[in-house]
Amino acid sequence: MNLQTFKAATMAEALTQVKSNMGSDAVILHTRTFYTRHWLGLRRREMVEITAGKGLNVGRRRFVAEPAPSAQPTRVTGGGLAAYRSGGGDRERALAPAGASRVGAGGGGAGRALMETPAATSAAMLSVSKEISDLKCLVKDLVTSNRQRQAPQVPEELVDYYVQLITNQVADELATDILKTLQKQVRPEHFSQPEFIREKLADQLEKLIPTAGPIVRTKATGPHVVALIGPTGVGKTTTLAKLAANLKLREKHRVGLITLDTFRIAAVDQLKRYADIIGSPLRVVNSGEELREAVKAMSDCDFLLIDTAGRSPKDTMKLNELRGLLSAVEPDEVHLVLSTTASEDSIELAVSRFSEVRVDKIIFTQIDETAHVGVVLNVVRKVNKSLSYITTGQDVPDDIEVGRGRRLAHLILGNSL
Ligand SMILES: Nc1nc2c(ncn2[C@@H]2O[C@H](COP(=O)(O)OP(=O)(O)O)[C@@H](O)[C@H]2O)c(=O)[nH]1
Ligand SMILES: [Mg+2]
Repeated sequence: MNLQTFKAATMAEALTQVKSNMGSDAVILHTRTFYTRHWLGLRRREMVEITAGKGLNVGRRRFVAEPAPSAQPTRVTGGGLAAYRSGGGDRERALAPAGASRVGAGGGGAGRALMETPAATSAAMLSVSKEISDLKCLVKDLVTSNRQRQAPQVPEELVDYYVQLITNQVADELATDILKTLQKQVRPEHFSQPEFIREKLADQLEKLIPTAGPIVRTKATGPHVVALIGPTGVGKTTTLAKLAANLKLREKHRVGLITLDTFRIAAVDQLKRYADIIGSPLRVVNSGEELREAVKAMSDCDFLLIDTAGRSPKDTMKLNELRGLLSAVEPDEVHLVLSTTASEDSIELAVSRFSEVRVDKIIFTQIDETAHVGVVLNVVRKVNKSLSYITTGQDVPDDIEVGRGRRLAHLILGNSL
């Protein structure tokens, strides 16, 4: 008997490993989800482990009703496979050999056998989410073909590039303009050189994205004060921690943190933990007066980063309050933090409302979670603000990059992160 264990970030990936290493008649004996800790133990990442065997003599088990596992496939990844997320802590699903399921099952009459074991339920979930993913592809094809009908008159060979832009949600007019310009730049012999065409497209896209460069201290004395503002849950505090860690640990600056987000105890705790790890002082303030005092008290720092509570763009009173608070110190830079996963309309609303507070630059978060990087391009162009940073995951301090047009251009053209 040959037994092997496979670990991966998702059940789908682990199953793929089982299949490719052991073949389709391998038998799942045991599945387990567990967490690994990383970045000084602050973050945890869920992993899936499958133990599979080959050459086992497995009999069929009578169907026994079992409580449904609490896990739900929650999203479909780019590759069309389900990311398998559990609700709680470590969970194990051990199987008696008699309850094992065939990895290769999933088509034809295998459905019943699949439902017989908890581990097999995972595989069944996988097949359901595969169907959902297929449906999504179908809908996308329909949408794309509909939009393609209105495609600009471009040679057949360039239509794919137009489709790439619009499926990434680059605005139609912009995509049309880009393709028209491309048409003038390329000769028929270039059609067989996709890399050449992609780089020509990247040239254009890059020029369309205004970028601000990283935060730099311009003054000789006193701290350079930076505030992050934006809607709730977009990643302000996480981004602030990433910025602080990079300024302090990588660039060796003295960095102080201030939070105006005192409404939720958890919010203060979250930043306090980051401050402790980074080794930066944190001040918690409740008023403009206290903010002014905090800035004065930490005037030996090179940078002061101010975190704020999330505000709904519709809450005029709260926005006015925020403007009042910030005006007490007049920060050197105010960055509006926006999530790429939000709809373009809500992003534009946020920009317009937060501009009443003050917006110098824009940070786009959760680039790793969006299928439509083109939104970044549309927004920065439309609102005429420049992009300072993008964030690409939950890991502090690594998942942040200075916004660069070329990088975004490549993401829009389908490069992975
Ligand atoms: N996937 C992903 N998650 C992120 C990113 N930035 C922040 N988050 C997560 O978004 C959630 C909200 O972040 P938080 O910083 O508390 O948002 P805030 O309410 O704006 O301060 C947290 O779970 C973060 O880990 C990112 O770039 N990618
Ligand atoms: Mg926060």
